[in-house]
Amino acid sequence: HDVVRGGDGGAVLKAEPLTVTKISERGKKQKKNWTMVWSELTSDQLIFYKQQQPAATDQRCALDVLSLSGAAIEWTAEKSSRKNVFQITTNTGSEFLIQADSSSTAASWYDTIRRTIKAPMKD
Ligand code: I3S
Repeated sequence: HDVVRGGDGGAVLKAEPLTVTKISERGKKQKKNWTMVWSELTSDQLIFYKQQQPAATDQRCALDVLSLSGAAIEWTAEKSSRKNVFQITTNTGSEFLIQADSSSTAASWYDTIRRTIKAPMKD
């Protein structure tokens, strides 16, 4: 599990449960395993936790930390039978499918992540 630094640099822009599966790790195909995770978006990272954790905790153990620098995001209707699915491809070639039952929740995450990728906020 990845250790996430607390304090500054990690201001959370958005936090909510989402359903997620990694389908590729550094270009290598992974078996789909949809999981409900607590998701937090910062100015340059998307972080998945097993469950919601107090923000004050100094070092938090994440399931995955995606760097959004150089990442790509797109809606996909082909890679899952689920609705409201979008894909994030990181600059290291890992691919994640992200899904929410609510189309407005999915669209809100998609739009916010896309803006973050286009115009990363500097500290
Ligand atoms: O892309 P796939 O292989 O159709 O994805 C489905 C499988 O991962 C399936 O698991 P099993 O291969 O163990 O049956 C999951 O239960 C499904 O949810 C996956 O499809 P969806 O359409 O939900 O992404």
